[in-house]
Amino acid sequence: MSSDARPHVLMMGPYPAWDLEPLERAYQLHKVWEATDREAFIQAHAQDIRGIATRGELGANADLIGKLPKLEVISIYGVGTDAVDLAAAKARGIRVTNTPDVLTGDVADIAVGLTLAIARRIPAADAYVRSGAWASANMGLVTRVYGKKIGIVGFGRIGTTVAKRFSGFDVEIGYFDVAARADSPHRFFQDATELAAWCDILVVTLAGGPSTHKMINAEVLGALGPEGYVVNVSRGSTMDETALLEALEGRTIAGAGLDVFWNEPRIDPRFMGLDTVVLQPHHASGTVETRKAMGQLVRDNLAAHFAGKPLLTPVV
Ligand code: 8YV
Repeated sequence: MSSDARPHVLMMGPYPAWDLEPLERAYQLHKVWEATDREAFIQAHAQDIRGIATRGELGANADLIGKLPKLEVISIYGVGTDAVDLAAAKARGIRVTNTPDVLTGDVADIAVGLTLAIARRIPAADAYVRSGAWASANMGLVTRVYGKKIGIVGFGRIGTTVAKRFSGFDVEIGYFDVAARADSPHRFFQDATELAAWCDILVVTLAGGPSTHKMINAEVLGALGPEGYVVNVSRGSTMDETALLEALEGRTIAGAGLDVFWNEPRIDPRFMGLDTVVLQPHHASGTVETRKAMGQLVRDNLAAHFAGKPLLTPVV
């Protein structure tokens, strides 16, 4: 028998070196993404694995959870829990943690950044200068952001922070969520389509999962209209992507700023042909500062679990 007392932890995808090194010291890590035969790899370590370190988009599904009889804890490097089968975990008493709060500010920043990038056409303007086109003619005019109506779909931690960020832009803010927030001065809409019809820029900050699946559909995009922009920093699953591509190609909306997609990272190639989109590689939380805080929280949660202490950020 091995004398190594470090608990066995399955990792679903790479973490930065500054996280990996302390994790290697504390745990016997099994890196599933490095395995040539994933199923054989999982089977070979199934009897040892007590923890999973995953990422928001990689999660842990019921099939995987079912294959790990000794699993006690799943620690998500990300706030989204939609890729983890929470019901399967709960049924076995497996604890789940995520990294809320530490990434809120960065995700809100990118929502504002994508809004400016798409309306003011910042990437297109950069390409215009680099190509030398400016020497022949001035670039076409763009769309103003300040003073516009911003509609936020999903008014939790991230949505309310997006509202706070935009408050410096002299905009009007409206939001849609399951209920109005008594602590918010902003206008509440009971329906996402009504919000889309009212606003100029629709910012989606919903949590992923079945209740928000394809919530931004053809009807919502139709209500947004040909002058309207949509920005998605939530999950690809909240968007009916077929409807979105049709709206963009048919110019029935003005444009989209997108950090998230169906089928990441091999996204629908139709996006590449559009000059009315600004695309990000699911990177809203991708600053050094936030990723360090997320990694620390993953490690602190795992350490708390294996020390028998209360978890820092359990998923309820
Ligand atoms: C990360 C995320 O990009 O928080 C989430 O749910 O999806 C993102 O913050 C991701 O978890 C890092 O891989």
